[in-house]
Amino acid sequence: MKRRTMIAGGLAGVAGASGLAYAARLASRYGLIPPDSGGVWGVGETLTYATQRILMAGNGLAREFSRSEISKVVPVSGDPPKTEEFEKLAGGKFADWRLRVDGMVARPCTLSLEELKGLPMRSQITHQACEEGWSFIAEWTGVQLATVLNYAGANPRAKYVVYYSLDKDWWDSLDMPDAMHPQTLLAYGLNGKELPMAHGAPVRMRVARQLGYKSVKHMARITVTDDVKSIGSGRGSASPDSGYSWFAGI
Ligand SMILES: Nc1nc2c(c(=O)[nH]1)N[C@H]1C(S)=C(S)[C@@H](COP(=O)(O)O)O[C@H]1N2
Ligand SMILES: [Mo]
Repeated sequence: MKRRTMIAGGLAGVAGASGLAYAARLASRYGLIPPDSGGVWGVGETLTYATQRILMAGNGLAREFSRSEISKVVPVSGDPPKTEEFEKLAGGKFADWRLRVDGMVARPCTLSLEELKGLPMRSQITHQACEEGWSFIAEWTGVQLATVLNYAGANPRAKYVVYYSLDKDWWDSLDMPDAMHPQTLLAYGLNGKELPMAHGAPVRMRVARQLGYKSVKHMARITVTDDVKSIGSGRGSASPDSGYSWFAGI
């Protein structure tokens, strides 16, 4: 039996048998504690995250579909920001928009839409599921987050990539396996066209292996860090504040 299968088996076993606290200690030993591990649901969050990470070590790919499977209807969940700043940027067709990349990087930078489009492009047809029930298959085009992180010289010892929307209420983070995953994109195209306003123009995050809410729209900034405790309520994302998990792996 492979080592990780044994660890996962161990986690699942002790969760039922000799108590959740022991399972959490086991997860801790392997560095698999999510930022929202505190509070009533914390042990459950830890078990979910640790078990998924151990079972999916090796960085499996989310399923990709063919063009004929693209959904006819693409649902929208969440409106664009209503700020003056956003309306000004949109009015200028995002010519003045910049993506800021900072934190634990050798070369902090700001990237225009043109500059992002100048980096190697990738398209993929994947499934996006909203936690509220609906889902769709669509083709996303953009640049791999890993490409941008390498461009900026992200420190390999960092633990998280935190990302912020122009919509100040929306921010989230990924651990390094998901941030560097080949299907994690900064997307600027949807189904062969420019990314529509409703779906996150000019650029959105697309996290193929997690629920829709991790795919933050209208991106503004990316920060590489090894600690998220001092950001927001310290749980790695705005979502735990409204009852959703930091790790939304599917
Ligand atoms: N800035 C921002 N990002 C966001 C949201 C939002 O309201 N604002 N909604 C999230 C949720 S809950 C989901 S399911 C997906 C929906 O993406 P879609 O509108 O392209 O279907 O975007 C996520 N990213
Ligand atoms: Mo959602």
